Amino acid sequence: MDSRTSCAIFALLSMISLISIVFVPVSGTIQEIKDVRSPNEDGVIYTEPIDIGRPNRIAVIEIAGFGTVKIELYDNMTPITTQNFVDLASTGFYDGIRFHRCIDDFVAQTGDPNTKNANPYDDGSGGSGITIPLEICKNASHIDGAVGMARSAEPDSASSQFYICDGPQHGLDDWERDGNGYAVFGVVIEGLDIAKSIAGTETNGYKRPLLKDQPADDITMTRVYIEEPEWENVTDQQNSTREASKEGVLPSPGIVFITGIIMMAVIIMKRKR
Ligand SMILES: [Ca+2]
Ligand SMILES: [Ca+2]
Repeated sequence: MDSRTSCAIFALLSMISLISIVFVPVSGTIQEIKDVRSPNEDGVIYTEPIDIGRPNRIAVIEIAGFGTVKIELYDNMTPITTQNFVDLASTGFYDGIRFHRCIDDFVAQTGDPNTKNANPYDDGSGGSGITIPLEICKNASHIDGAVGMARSAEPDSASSQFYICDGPQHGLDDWERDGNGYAVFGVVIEGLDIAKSIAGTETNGYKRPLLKDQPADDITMTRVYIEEPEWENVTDQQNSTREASKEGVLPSPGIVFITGIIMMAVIIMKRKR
């Protein structure tokens, strides 16, 4: 490859990266308004982000002895799953429920009403009595702090149990599991350190093998409620986490630019040899 060809490739890559920078959504606005909601042959509902005309709602979770965790609910990406959560939280369903499955650097899981009774062995098998279809949005991936619906092997079995990711868990994404993924419907925007310390809490371990991922001490959600934010209160973090959730799927302009630089360097080194 001669130097003119190399320069032309570099110029082309630079132009592509510049164009993609220009088209990155502006903070606070939702650029993608295409609405694609149709079940595939397996019944999975795939969605695209839509402009809902208002900011996403926030779930506030008060946890005894730990503090408050705030979750942006992806109303704009997974409306069925989000509404299910809002309905449960609004009726006080989650109040008093404990975390029953804590795995450091993986997830902290909660939302099972069975954690309120005296039998620890049925924790993890309960729900609200209502199940929802598996709803996957390509822009909602398992980034650090992502919140997803727990379910059984049956894709449409999610009910009330949910988990918070401690570190990115892209192995749970639908496209990593051949259409058998888990539904992400929000992300922690405040108190991620609290969620992480819950995931990393001391558990029973193999002292009680059937309950090995259960916290040694109770971790209770004393109150879970929904906040309806105004546009002016939408935080930079909400905007940045929304953008971050896309990084698992879409190459950023920075990556295109760096790829261009690396390709250029390789071409120059080859010519010098
Ligand atoms: Ca951890
Ligand atoms: Ca129980």
